[in-house]
Amino acid sequence: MKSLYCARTLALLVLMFGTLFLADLVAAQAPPVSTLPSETPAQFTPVTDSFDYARREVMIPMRDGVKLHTVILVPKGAKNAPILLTRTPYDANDLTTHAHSSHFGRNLHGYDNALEVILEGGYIRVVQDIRGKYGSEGDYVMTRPLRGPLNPTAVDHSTDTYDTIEWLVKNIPESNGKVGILGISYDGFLPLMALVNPHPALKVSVPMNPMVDGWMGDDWFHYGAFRQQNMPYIYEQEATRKNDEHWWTSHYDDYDMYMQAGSAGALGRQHGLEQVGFWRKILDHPAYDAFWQLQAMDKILAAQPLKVPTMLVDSLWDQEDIYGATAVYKAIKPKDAGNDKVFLVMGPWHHGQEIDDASRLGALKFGMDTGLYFRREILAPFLAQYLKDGAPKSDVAPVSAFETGTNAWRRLPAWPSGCVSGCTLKPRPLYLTAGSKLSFTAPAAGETSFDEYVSDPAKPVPYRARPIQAVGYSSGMTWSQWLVDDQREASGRPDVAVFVSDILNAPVKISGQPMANLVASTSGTDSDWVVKLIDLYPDEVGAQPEMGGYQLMVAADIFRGRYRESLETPKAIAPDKPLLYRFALPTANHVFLPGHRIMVQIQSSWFPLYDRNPQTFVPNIFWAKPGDYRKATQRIYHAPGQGTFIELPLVTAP
Ligand code: PG9
Repeated sequence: MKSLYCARTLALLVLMFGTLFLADLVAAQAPPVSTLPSETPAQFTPVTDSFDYARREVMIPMRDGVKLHTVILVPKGAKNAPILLTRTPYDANDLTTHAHSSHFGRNLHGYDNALEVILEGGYIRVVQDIRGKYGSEGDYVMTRPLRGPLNPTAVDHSTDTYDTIEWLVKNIPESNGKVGILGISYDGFLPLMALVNPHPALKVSVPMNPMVDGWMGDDWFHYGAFRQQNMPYIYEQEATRKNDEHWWTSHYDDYDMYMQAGSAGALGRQHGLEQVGFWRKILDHPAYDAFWQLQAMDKILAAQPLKVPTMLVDSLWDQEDIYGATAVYKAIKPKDAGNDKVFLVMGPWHHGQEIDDASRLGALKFGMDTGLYFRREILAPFLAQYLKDGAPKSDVAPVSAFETGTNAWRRLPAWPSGCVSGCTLKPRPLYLTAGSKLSFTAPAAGETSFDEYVSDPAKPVPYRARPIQAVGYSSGMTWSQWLVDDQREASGRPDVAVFVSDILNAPVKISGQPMANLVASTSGTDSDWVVKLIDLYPDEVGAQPEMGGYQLMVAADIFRGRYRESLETPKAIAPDKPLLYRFALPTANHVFLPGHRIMVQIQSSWFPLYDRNPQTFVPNIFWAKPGDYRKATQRIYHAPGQGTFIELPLVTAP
């Protein structure tokens, strides 16, 4: 019995282990099992019932069949609501999904959304990718010119805006059929384009810091000097549809990177930039030829009928597009017979700061949030008047200008006008004189007739303290403040000529564009001239000690000497001959206060924001060779009859 039991146990064990062994064998030979279903659904549908807005993403067809990706945010419960449209090359999704929140306002990216205005106004927010960028179809062309000699196709931004508005008013049931367009910079150029053959439902346009003329004084050149620190922008904007190819740097300090490359052309070649179309166009059009003239928006709009109320927004320290807004104002205001269609706002801001906290800019404090004031007191009522059914007429002045120095908003009837009434606005020369002085009295005979410095392209004057950051807005980047940087370091350099007035015992107010009337010679055959009009603060400032002796640029620009006789056709400069360079500086609305002094600095480079002038005439500076870059002796003349002066747009009280 016992042996039978043992035999049975043995058999059982053999069976058990045998089966296990067999199972192992089978498992080793069977194909891999993949029966765990994916946890990701083929199509996920977000549930957004609790949101205080509805988000719709649509592809709107244009007249040529290309579809543009458009995001529509409708506040919950909206009825008869107006539409605020922004068209952008900067990613409509990014601008509308900032915080991934159930709340409308949290999603609107600060960079191009005047938040209070949109939210408190109950607007339907529409943001569209322009053709060729991000979710939109079609070809990308930098600031695509209007149909015509530069654009042989049937479409441009004016037709795309028209077709978009046509679709929006027919397909958003919550809307009242009225559309306003607004945006900053590139997105400010697009509201200008919308004014060409505007759709009847377009009731108002607000171009803020618009890019208007890429050669005269906005993003690409200033009077022919090339803004090479924008090369990374061109690279990223055009290399791919979604800006996912990134420019690479080689030095911590941009000064070193641009110096080492030699010329902008060489740097572009090093990066393969000639693959992108706009860079090739820049290389081919260094002068103010038809390519630039025909796409300048001020010139284009001067020839268009004025149909849509427009508010141009200008930043007094706009480090990117300081030229555009006031140039368009000048071009279209003369057509505004009823003084009720063209409005101008100028604030103490960097590029786009009007939609941000604007209580200060760099070291400057304004005593109030000037951005909030703009949004609440100016922009909101202005938009409401034209877009909301039954809204009252707004009380917005034809010109709302912040006066820097005194730090106060002024309501003005026109620009430039100086004051509401009673004052006079007259150009008055402020002369450079012997002894590095500035005076309202012309230089007398017998005084030294010039000051001189040596400009060495091997050691160009940095436009701000080194190490110099790239252009950018991410945290810790200070690019947006450079126009208000203290200029005192430059004033101590041997290659910067400095002239200073006596201490002012009465305020000096300027409103408009100071004119540089520079009489200068160079020992080279080409030269750049940088003229900076500066408010020199008192040696000590009780209320803000760090402003003691501060040198604040109020208006400054660069002129490339080869364009002295013609902006279109460059010409070598006759060496060592005093010649007149006359050019307008950017708009200022400033009071030099008693106790301050006025200063003028003149130099021949502003590096690396602007490419170096080799100081030897070459056909195209993009391709200057190392041997072309030569030192030159520069003379600034202040002799009687040959005087350098800044013509100040001086406002005199009655
Ligand atoms: N200033 C930028 C830009 C405008 C137009 C063309 C290229 C660049 C911008 O901030 O959009």
